[in-house]
Amino acid sequence: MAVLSRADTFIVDVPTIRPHVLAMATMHGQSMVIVRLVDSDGVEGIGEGTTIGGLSYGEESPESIKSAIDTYIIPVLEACDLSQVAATMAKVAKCVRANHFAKCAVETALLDMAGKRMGVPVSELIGGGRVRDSLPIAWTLASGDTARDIAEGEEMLDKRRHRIFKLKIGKRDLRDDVAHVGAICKALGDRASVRVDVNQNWSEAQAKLGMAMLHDVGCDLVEQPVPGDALGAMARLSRLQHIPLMADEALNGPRSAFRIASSSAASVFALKIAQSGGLFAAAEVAAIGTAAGIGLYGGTMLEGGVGTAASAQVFATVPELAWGTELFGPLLQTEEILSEPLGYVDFSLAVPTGPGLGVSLDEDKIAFFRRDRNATVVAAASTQAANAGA
Ligand code: MUC
Ligand code: MG
Repeated sequence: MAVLSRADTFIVDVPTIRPHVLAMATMHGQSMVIVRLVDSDGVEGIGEGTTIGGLSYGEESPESIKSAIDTYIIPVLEACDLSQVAATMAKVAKCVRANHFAKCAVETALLDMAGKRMGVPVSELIGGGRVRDSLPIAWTLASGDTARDIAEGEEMLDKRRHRIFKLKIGKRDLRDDVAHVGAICKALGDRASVRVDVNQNWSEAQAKLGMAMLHDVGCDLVEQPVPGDALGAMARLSRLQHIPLMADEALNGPRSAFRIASSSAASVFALKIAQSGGLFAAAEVAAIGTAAGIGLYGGTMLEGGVGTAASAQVFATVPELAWGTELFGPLLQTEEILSEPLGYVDFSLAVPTGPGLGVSLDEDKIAFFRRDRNATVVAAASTQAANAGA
């Protein structure tokens, strides 16, 4: 029996290489919650829970992810055999009903430990196991400026890093957004696939017009044009429009996947491990999509290296990933927090092959970027001051 001997949860704040302009927030940095678990045999596992723009994307923030883990999940782990990942997560689910991102971070750490114990990558512990070693990787052009986005797209094509581009729209006037997308489609031509993500910011009427216009300018896919709970509108748009509609915020795990599939509300699923509620749940979402004839795309919450490796381990098990993936999160950050960076080459990410997630943290960078680093220093300084005054 492997019991919990140490747990550490901390937030790491890393700047982005440029402002990342989304409909609901502009990111200048990314905040990642890292959880590190060590069992009684000394086996260590790491996991990550990361969202976008504080509370502007969804129901969990970096601070709430950390507090859910520390206050409610770790005490459950203390009474579990950590080598039994599914049984442990079932106990966690009984005490923590929602909080998908927090649960995903912990499940990731447990699977990392399980893979290390067995000497296999996490992909071998998910579904039917690994079916591919590399994943096509999209890049998001979201500088907020058309000319800069075109130059960035050209640079990515030249470097053979990305040839799928996602544009973040929905913040500006619809016609300005379509002109922006049209200019990028025209500049990149058939060298790239251009898609958009509206992050729920259109009404059904706007989406009806916007999707038709986007189809005409050469855009290949529209992600979450209307609110995620508007399944009726998503179904009507999917039926009426030629351009495929991808569900993102609408997908919160297997039950939502089943609802979307049975109401024909999307023709593509953005698979996300955290939004699904964990790696096992994401694999179930993929299975439901595949059974329903829905195309699959490996999505991201712009995680750093740990969450990206965990997502890659799951996406490597999906038999058909028709729309590729967007696991570029670490490339948007000024620093990689892993001791060995993930391998991006030839428009793809190499799925790590080592035991567990196949990645480890760079301890110096973690020490530098940990949010509580200053608190420790201040505490030490105030203790010294108090001692000096005494
Ligand atoms: C989202 O909504 O899909 C993924 C890429 C990106 O730039 O933002 C995300 C989140
Ligand atoms: Mg999205």
